[in-house]
Amino acid sequence: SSPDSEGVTPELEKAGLLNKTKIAEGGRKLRKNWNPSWVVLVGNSLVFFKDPKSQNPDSWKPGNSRPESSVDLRGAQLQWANDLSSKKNVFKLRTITGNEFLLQSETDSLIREWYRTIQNVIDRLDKE
Ligand code: I3P
Repeated sequence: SSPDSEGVTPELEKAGLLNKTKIAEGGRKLRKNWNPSWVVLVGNSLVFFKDPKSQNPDSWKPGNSRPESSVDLRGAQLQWANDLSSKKNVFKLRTITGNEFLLQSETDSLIREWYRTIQNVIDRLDKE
C-alpha cells in the first residue's frame, strides 16, 4: 500500500510564487514588507515558505521543509485590494483571527487563478 493509504496527507490544491506582505496582526496594523513567497494551498490552509530552496513540488509535504507561516482559511475573507497598494493585481486575505495579508503577482491570469482557488476553499469550508 502507498505511504498515504490512510489519507492523512491533505490534498495539494495549488503551489506557486507570489509577492506577499502581512499588513495586520490580530487587527493591529503592521508596516508593509513585500517579499517573494512560495505559497502552497493544501487542505484548509495556505502555507508560506520563505526559503527559495523550498520552491519545489515536494515542499508542502509534512517534514520536507519548514514553513514560514500558515493561515487557516476557515472563516477567512478574500477581496481585491488594488486600493491598498501601488502594485497591480493585489488581493487581501483576512483570517478569522484578524491577520491580514496582501498577495500580488505581475501576471493577471495567475493572480486571478489564485483568487478563484482560495475563494473556492473558503466557500467549501463555509458550507461545512
Ligand atoms: C513602503 C514600501 C511599500 C509600499 C508602501 C510604502 O515604504 O514602499 O512597497 O507599498 O506604501 O510605505 P517603506 O519601504 O519605507 O516601508 P506598495 O508597494 O504596496 O505600494 P503604502 O504606505 O502606501 O502602503
